[in-house]
Amino acid sequence: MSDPQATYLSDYRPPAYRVTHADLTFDLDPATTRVKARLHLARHPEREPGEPLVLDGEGLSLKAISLDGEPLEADEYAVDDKHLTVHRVPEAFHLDTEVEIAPEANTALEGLYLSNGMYCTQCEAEGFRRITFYPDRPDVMATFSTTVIGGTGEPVLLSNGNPVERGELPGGRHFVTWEDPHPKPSYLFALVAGDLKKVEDAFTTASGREVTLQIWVEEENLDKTDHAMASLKRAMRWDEQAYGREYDLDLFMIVAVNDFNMGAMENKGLNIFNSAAVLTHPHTATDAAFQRVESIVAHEYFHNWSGNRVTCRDWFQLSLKEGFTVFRDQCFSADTNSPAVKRIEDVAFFRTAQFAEDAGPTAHPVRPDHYIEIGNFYTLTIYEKGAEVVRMLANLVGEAAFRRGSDRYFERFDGQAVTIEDFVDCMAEASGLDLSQFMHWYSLSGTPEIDAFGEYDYAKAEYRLILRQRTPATPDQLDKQPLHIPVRLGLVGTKSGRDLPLTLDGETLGSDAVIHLREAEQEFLFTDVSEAPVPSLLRGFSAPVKLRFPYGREDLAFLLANDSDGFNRWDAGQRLAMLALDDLIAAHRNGVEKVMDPRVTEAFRGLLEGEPEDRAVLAEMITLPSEAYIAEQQPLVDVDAIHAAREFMRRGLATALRDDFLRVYRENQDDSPYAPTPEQIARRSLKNVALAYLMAIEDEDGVQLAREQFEADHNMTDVRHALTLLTHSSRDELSEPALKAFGEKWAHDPLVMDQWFAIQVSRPQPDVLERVKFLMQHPAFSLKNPNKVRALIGTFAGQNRVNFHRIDGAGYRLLADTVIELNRLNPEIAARLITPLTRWARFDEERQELMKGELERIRAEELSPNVYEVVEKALA
Ligand code: B3K
Ligand code: ZN
Repeated sequence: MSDPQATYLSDYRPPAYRVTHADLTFDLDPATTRVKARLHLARHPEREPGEPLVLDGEGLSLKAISLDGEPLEADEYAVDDKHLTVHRVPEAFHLDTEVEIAPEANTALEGLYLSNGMYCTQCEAEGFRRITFYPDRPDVMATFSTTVIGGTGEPVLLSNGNPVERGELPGGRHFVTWEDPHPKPSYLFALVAGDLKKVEDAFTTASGREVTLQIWVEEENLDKTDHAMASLKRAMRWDEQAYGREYDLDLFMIVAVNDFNMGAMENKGLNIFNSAAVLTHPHTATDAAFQRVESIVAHEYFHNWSGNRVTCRDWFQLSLKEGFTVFRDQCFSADTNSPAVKRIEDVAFFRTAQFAEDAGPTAHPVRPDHYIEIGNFYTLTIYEKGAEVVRMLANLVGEAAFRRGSDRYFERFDGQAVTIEDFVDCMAEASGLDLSQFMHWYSLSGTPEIDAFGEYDYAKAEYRLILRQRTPATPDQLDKQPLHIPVRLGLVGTKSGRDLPLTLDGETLGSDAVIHLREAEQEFLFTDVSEAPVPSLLRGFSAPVKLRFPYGREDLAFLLANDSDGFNRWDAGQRLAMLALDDLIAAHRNGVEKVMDPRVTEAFRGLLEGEPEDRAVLAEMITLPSEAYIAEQQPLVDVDAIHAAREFMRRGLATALRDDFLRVYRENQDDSPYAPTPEQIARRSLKNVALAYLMAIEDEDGVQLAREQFEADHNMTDVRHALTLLTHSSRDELSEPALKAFGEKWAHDPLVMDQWFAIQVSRPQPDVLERVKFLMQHPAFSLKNPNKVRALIGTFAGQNRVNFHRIDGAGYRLLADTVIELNRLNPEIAARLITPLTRWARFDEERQELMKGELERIRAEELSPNVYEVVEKALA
C-alpha cells in the first residue's frame, strides 16, 4: 500500500464518458450483497472517440459484465484493484455489471456497511466505487433508479428521491424501487435498510408545494427527534427567505446511524446522520448538543442547493460547497440564536484550531493543488477558512450584491459541476468589483499576519493608521503575495467612549467602516478626529488573520468596557487576559512568584457588577482563553507553564470575585422546564461559568451547589457541567460516587456514555492515562465506533494537554498504538487522530523527539494512503 500517488488539479480533464442514467439493484446480505448496475453511457463531447472506458471500483468481486446486452469476453475488459477497463466501446451504450460486496466486513465505514445491524452508505468522497464500478467523480451527474431488496430484518428500505414501486418476493424477501429525477454525482447516492421507525411532519414551500419530512431512527430514539425536526423546518424557511431556495422533491428524509465517520451527509433527499448530530432530549443532550444538531441539520439541508443542485467539478473545489455551506449555516444559527455569541464561539474555535492547522505540516490552501487521499482534506481550512473567505466576499460586495450573485450562481449553474472561479465570477459580476486579487485567498496557505500601528496628531486632529501584512512561509509554499483584506474598524474616543465619525481621504464613512488593505504596507489617514481614539480593529473578525497592535492594558480595559462591537469587546478582554497570562507563564518558567494583574480582576469585576446585559456574551467575556489558544500564541509551547498560569489566574479571579460569582450563580438559577431557547441557554452558560470559578477554589458553597445541581437532575447541560466539575476536582469523594451513579444510569445510552468517557479522560489528575487504558476495556467502548474513539482517545489527546504531553511519552505512545490499530480498521478516523502528534515542532526538544519517535513507529507499519499522507507530511 505504500507510496500512493498524488492527484493534481492541473491534470483535470473532463471524463471520457458520461453516465446519463444509472439503474441499480441491491440484493442485501451481510456477507454477500449483490449489486447489479445498468449504466447508460455516452462519450463526453470534449473527448476524442475511441478511448477505452475506465470505471473506478475497489474491493468489488465482478460476477458478470455485458455491453448493450452482449456478455463481454475475457479479453475485452480488464479488472485490477482500482479499475475496470473496457477496451472498446461505442459512442453511446449501456453497460451491465454485477458485483458482490460484503457490508459486514466493512469497518472503514465508506461504501455500504452495517451499523448496529442496519445497512447504510457513505459515498463522499470516493465511497461509491466500493459499491459498484462507476466513473466515481463529481462531474459525472446522472439520474438514478434504485431497487433495494431486503428480508424480514429490513422492513424499511430507503434510497434517494421518491419511492415508485414496492412488492413482495419469494423467500420472505421484499423490495422498494426509488427514483431520483435530479441528476447527481455518485457521492450523493444513499441507501439505508433496517428495522427503523419514523417521525413524520410536513412543510409547505413558499410556492405551495407539500413536502413530507421524515426522521428515521431506532425505536428507542423516537422521543429524541423533535428538535431536529423543528430545526429542519426552520432551515427550510430560512433558505427560502435568505437565498430564495426552495426544496425540490416531495420527500426529505433524515436517518440516524450510530457508526459514522463524520457528523452527517447531505445525500440527495436522504441525509444520513451520525446519531450524535440528530438525537436530542433535555435529559440526554446538552445545550451545545442542541445547537450542534440545529446547525448540522441546517448545514446538510442547505447543501441541497450549495452542493447538490450545483456541485463541484472536482474535489479540489471542495470548499466551493463546504465553505459556502458553513457560511450559510453560520448565518442561519446567528439569526436563530445570539449573533454575537455565535461569532465569538466560531472565532474562538477558528483561531485555536484552524490557525494551528495553518501553522503545522499539513497546512494547505482553501483550494489545494494536489492530494494523495481526498479523505484527508475535510479540514478546518476547507470548511471554516473557506467560510471565512465567503464571509469576506459577502462583506466586500455588500448584502444586496451578494444575494444577486448567489441567485446568479444557482440559476446559471443549476445541474452542473463547477469551480470556485464560477462562484467568485458571479459575485464580481453582481457587484462590479474586481476580485482578482481576492482570488489569492483560495490558493495561499498559512495565516496572514497584520502588524498595525497608530498615531494621533492632536494639533491636526488626524489619526494615522499603518497596516503591514505578510503571510509566513508554510511547508507547501515559501513565498506569498499580499492579499486583499477587508479590515472593519472603528475609532473609539477616549473621552466620550463612543465611536468617532470616520473621514478617510475626504470621504465620510460613518462610524464603523471597512477599509481595504491590498498592499504589503498601506497607510490610512483619518481626518477630523476630534479626540484621541483607541482603534477597534478587525471588528467581527472581518478577515481570518492574526492582528497585532501595541495595545496597552489600559487601552484593552477601555475597549472591553466601551467598544460598540460586541465581538471586539470580547476580544479586548481576551487580549488583556493574554498579556497577564504571558507574565504568569514567564514567572512560572523562571521559578518566581506569580502575581495576579489587578487590571484583569478589576475588568472582570466591572463586567460582573455592571448593567446586566446580554448574559450569553457576558459568559463568553468572563471565560479565559483556552489552554489550546494560549499555546497557539506562544513561540514554544510549555504545556505545564500554560496550565499553571491559567489555573493561577482562574483561582485568583475566583478568590477575588467569589461573592460576585455566587450571586451570579444564584441569579441565573432557573427551575422552569428545559427549553433550548437563547434566553435559557444564556442563563445556564453564565451560571455554569460562575460555578466553574467557585469550583476552581473548591469553595464550600460552590461544592455544595455543584452537588445539588448534579443531584437535581434537571437537564443534561446542568448535570454534565456539575459532573465535570466534581470529576475534575481534587477530591475523589466528590468525583467517584457521581461518576458511578451517572455511568450506571446511562449505561444503555451510547451518546450519554460518550460524554461519560469524555469527562473522565479530560481530568487534570496525573493518573488519567491509566484511566484511559482502563476505559478502553469498558464494554461500552469500541474502536470500531468513531464516536467512542473521539470521546475517549480524541478528547484525551486533544483536550487533556498536560497529561497527553507527559514527559515520559506515555500519552504519545498510547495515541500511536491506537492509530496503528485503527489504520487497519478505519483509515479516515486513524488519519484524523494523528493530528496532535503532527504538531511536534511546537514543543521542547525532548517532547519533539518522543513525538517524532512515535510518528516513525507508525510509518514503519503497512499504511493506508490516509495515514501515509499525514505521517509523511509530519516527518518531512
Ligand atoms: N459532505 C459531508 C462530508 C463527507 C466527508 C466524507 N469523508 C458532510 C458535510 O460537510 O456536510
Ligand atoms: Zn458540508
